[in-house]
Amino acid sequence: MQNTELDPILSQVLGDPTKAGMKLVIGNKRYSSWSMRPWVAMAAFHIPFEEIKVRLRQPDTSSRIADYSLSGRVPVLIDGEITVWDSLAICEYLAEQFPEKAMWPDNVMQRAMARSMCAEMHSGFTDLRSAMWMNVCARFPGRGRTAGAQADIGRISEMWEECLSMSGAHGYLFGDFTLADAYFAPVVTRFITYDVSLAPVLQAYVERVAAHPAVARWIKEAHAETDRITELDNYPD
Ligand SMILES: N[C@@H](CCC(=O)N[C@@H](CS)C(=O)NCC(=O)O)C(=O)O
Repeated sequence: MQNTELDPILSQVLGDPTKAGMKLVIGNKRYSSWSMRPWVAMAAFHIPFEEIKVRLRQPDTSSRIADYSLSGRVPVLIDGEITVWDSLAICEYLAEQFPEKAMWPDNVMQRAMARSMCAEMHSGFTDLRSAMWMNVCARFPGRGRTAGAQADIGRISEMWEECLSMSGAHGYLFGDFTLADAYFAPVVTRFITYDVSLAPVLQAYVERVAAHPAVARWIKEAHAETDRITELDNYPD
């Protein structure tokens, strides 16, 4: 299994925030799925950044976020004078700033599909997101399977299957790791948390993403957090 230690460049990139040009404001690593997406993207593509963490659901959460963005939400990317808020806008901004990193697939048809999938994730799957919230450290096997969440799982599986049948089933959604994989990483962790049973090819993809050094590092750092949001740590009966 891959891990951060096997990616020395990642350790170097995240190891010295003073060298970073950009700042990424995020929420708790345990719970903040929207923060995870650009964080994983930046780490996976070795873009140096300083991480600023705002603990969610605290009395000062809103005022702390307001220091960076009036959106009232994380993630927020600060690049000098430029502020970019919202995970999808941040991913697009990064892809534009670092064209040499090929964060989107090279092929125009695949790029269109990757963008559409991220947009669908961004605007949809509300049943999955509410019934099966992200907690990368918890295990809630079998919970949250409302009809809507089940339908969302079906739709995501269908998209992943289509991608993996094109890309050869042994890599990521579009072959090499792209923003689409970063964008679905919080779904991967949900499928693990809630023990969603998947076709073997999809299960193998889940394991590959979870073992990616950037994702593994996020999960490891989530486990090291001491802050807890009780209602997200327990699934009600
Ligand atoms: N559409 C936004 C959603 C961001 C969002 O909802 N973030 C949550 C944390 S995951 C947040 O900042 N909540 C504010 C709060 O809990 O006060 C995005 O894609 O970035």
